[in-house]
Amino acid sequence: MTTKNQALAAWVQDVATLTRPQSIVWCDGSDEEYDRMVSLMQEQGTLSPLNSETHPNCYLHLSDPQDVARVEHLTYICTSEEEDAGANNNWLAPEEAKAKMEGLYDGCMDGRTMYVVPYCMGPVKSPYSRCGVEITDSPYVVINMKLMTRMGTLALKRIEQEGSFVKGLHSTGELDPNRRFIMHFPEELSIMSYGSGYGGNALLGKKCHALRIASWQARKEGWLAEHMLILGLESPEGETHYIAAAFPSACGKTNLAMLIPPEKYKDWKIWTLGDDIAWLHMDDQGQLRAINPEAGYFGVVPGTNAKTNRNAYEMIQQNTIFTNVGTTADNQPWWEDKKQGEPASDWKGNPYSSESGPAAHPNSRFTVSATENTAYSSLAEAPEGVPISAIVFGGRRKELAPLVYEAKSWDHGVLIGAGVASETTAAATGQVGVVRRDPMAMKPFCGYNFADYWSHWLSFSERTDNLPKIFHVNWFRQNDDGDFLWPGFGENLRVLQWMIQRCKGDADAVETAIGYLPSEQGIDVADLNIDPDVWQSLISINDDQWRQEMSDFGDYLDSFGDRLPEKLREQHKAVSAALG
Ligand code: GTP
Ligand code: SPV
Ligand code: MN
Repeated sequence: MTTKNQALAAWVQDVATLTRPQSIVWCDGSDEEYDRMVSLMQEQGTLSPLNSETHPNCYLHLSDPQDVARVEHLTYICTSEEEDAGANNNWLAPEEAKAKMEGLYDGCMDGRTMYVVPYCMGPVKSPYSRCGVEITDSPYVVINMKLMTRMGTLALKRIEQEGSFVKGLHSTGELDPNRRFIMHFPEELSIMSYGSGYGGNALLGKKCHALRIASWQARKEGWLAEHMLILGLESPEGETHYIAAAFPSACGKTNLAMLIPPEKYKDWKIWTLGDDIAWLHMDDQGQLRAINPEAGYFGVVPGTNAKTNRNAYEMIQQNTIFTNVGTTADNQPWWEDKKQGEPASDWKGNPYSSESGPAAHPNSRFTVSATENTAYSSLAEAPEGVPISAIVFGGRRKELAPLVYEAKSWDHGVLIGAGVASETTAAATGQVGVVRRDPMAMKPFCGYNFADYWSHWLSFSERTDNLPKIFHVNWFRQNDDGDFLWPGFGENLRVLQWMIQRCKGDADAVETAIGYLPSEQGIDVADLNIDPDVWQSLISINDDQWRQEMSDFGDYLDSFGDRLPEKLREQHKAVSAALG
């Protein structure tokens, strides 16, 4: 196979000249190709079958132990002007970045096969979708891209019709952390990644294209590319509302997107549209509509069990790639909090011993096609997307942030989004559990200056008066013993219900300086046996803590200097003044 698109053919040729692969394979995205790649990887020893009776068509990949997460300190936005990348990004001049990368790529595919992977982010027939081509020397990337995107012939056809595509070049290199970079060139719609095989660093359709490059395009074209799940909440009467929610990495998007309602609400239903990325466009009626650019889930394994997330648990019993989990004696995948079986081997392939840490890496992942999810929405493939009623921001905060609150307006909601801060997780290398600012859960993913990003968000209230309501949630409040105060998971449905009632004007709320909070009876928790004092603390705010928070947040906003939109400053002033 080759292509009618001259630019693509020429680029593939140039890359081959630079990287000097043994052979070039154009991927068609077929099931046969997937099976072939799986066999090849088994021969090469990079993939092993799991117990085929309990887990048909499931495989285990153990990565290099130093290549298990995103590397934010090695991720760059390379714009001609440094200010366009902003203080929220690492920056390198494009020419310098390219010279560095070309040095690394020189002959790097010697003896390897180069795969050309055309993919489409979003339903192939959607006007909102965008295509890309990833060139990679990693069979692991190819099989993951097959599950995560609309990959192969149809995507290539669309590229040939449309003419435009994002260029992503990836090589696993030597997996040396000192020779590892993820570079983005938003002005040229291109990506260069070297030295890592890990998801967010190597599956270039995902964070690199669908967030960093797409956020840049979205700003130019008047839409939004966000780190958000999309779900449909269907009431017993059959009315469905769609919610998009942004939480930082490993803070509960996949779980919320496939939530199973508790017994008491069994006539309610959650439909999954997406679990990680949403592209939001405004339609002719001024309604925001969302599509999920992805076609699969690259989800956090630990913590997934039949009780916390039965949908996800069942979805990964077949046709799944596991990365960096442990295994049981009879070769089933095992991870912490699986609540079933015992580990025999750990994620490094060594015999399991409790002294040498968890059996599964805390950022171990499953890769599975979205169609394996029994709650996958029939509208997930709709070219026009779904209308969004509510946008939710959230973070992982032991204290401070209440269970839920509602913004007083869109502009105030933008302030709330910009104010997201969260404890760091194992999804990125570095310290875990320290609070850091993560506006809109996009700190690692916004492909341009946050000040310009907030201006862009604020511009939406000038375009329509039909915008979704904005909320903030925190499932992760803890007591001094480190126990979670809120049961979370399925019970989060109660909070979603409150939001939808608020959207319809049907629920009470208490006005506070930071926004509207539920009244004591506003959310039904009577059967949850939550201590009344605990419930009170979940739905109230501590003014002293919030004054300190607003002061820290103000300093953070100031660090963006003159580019910070005046409207955001005003919103910040108003909340600070209300706190007194
Ligand atoms: P990325 O894929 O990294 O973007 O993560 P995500 O936001 O999709 O997070 P995910 O749903 O995979 O959850 C991450 C971890 O948080 C898992 O270990 C979950 O078990 C845990 N978690 C999710 N929801 C809740 C909740 O409501 N309460 C508590 N206590 N933990 C939760
Ligand atoms: C995240 O880290 O937010 C993820 C996993 O969803 S990765 O695809 O690696 O970015
Ligand atoms: Mn994510």
